[in-house]
Amino acid sequence: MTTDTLPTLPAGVPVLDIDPFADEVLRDPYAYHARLREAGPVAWIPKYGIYATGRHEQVRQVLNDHENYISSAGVGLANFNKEPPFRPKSLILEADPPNHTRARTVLSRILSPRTVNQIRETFTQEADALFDQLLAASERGEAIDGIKQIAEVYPLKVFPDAVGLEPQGRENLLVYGDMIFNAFGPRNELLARAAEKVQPVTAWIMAHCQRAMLRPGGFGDQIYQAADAGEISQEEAPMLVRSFLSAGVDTTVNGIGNALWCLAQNPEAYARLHADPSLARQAFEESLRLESAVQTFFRTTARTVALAGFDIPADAKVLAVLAAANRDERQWSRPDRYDIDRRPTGHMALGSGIHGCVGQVVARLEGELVLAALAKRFARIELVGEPTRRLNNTLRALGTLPLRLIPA
Ligand code: OVV
Repeated sequence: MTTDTLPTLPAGVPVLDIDPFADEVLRDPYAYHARLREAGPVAWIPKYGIYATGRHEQVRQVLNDHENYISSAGVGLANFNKEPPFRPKSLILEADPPNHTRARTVLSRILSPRTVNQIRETFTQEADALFDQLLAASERGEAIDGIKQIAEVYPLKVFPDAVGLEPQGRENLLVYGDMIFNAFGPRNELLARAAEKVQPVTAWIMAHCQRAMLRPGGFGDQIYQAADAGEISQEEAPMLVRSFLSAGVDTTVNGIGNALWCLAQNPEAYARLHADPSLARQAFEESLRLESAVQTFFRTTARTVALAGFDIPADAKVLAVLAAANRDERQWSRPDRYDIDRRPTGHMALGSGIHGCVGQVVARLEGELVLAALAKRFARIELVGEPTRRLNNTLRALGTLPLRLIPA
C-alpha cells in the first residue's frame, strides 16, 4: 500500500505494520500490545487503515469521550457509515445518546446491585452444587476440563436461568457469542468459520427473544415490562433481550476460564485464595485485568479529534486495545504479574464511560462465587496438560484447560 491510498493518515502518527487479528497475534497478543504502547500513544495500522491505542491514558480517554468517539457506526472494524451492519444494530452497544440512554436505563435497572442481592443466594447454591460434584469426581482421582466443566457450565446455567430461558438448546448461546465477537474483527478465516454455523443458531436466538419464550419475572420478561410501561417500544424489547443473549454468556465463560488459568499458573496465589476465600472477588478482578476476556473494541470519530496531540480525521476507526491498557507499565507496577493483593481499580476489561459493561455486577458475582466455591474445597489446582486456545477476533478464550483439583 502506498500513502496516497491512505488519505486519512496524518503526518507524524507512528505506523505499526502488524495484523492484530492474525492467528499468531491472537494466540499470544502481549508482545504486540507492548509494541503498540511503545510505538506511541496512538498508531496507524496500514493493514486495515485504522488507528489503534494501547496505552491506559488514551484508551480511557477514547472510551470516556462518547461525543467524539461514537458507537453508532459500529464497535468493530466495519464502519456502518460505509457498509450495512451484518445484523440489525444493537440498541445499546451500537448506539449513541439519546437512543443509547433509553436502552441503557432499562438494562441497568434490570442488572442493578439490587438484582444481585436477589439472585445471590441462587447463584451461590448453583456454584456449591457444581463444586460438590467436582469434589466427588476429584476424590475418584479424575482430572477435569476447567473450560467445559466449570467455565462453560456455570454461566450457561445461572445466567440463562435468570434471563428466563428454557434449559434446552443453551449451547446455541456459545456458538452465537463466538460469531458476534468474531464479527467485531475483519472478515478473516475465523469469522468465516464462525459464520458457517450461525444460520440456525441465529434463528434459535431470535425465537428465544420473544416474550412467550421467557419465564415471567426473569430478566427477559422485565424488558417487556419496561415496554408495557412505555419506556421502550414493543419492537425494541426483543432486540434488548438479544443483547442479553449476545453479551451475557461468552464473556463470563471466558472471564471465568481465564481466571482459572491465572490461578493454575500461579500456585502461590491459589494458596492464598484457598487460605482466605474472601479474596475471590479480588482474584477475579485481577484476572480480568491480566487476561481480559474482551480484548478490544472500536470507536469511530465523529469529527476531527486530537488524541495525544495527533489529529485523527473524522469517520476514522479507532481500535481501543483494552487488554494492552491493562498491562501498561505507565499505569501498573509489575503489569504482567498476577497479584491477587493488587486492587486493579481502573482496569479497562469491562470498558469505561457510558458504554461500560451494563452486566458487570452480575459478571463479577459469577466470577466471585465460582472462585470462592473452588477455593473452599480444593487445596491446590494443577495443570495436567497443555491448555488449548479457541481463537476469536475479540475474545481471549481457552478451548480446553486440563486440571487436577486436589481436595483440601
Ligand atoms: C457488549 C456486547 C457484546 C456483544 C453484543 C452486545 C453487547 C449487544 O448489545 O448485542
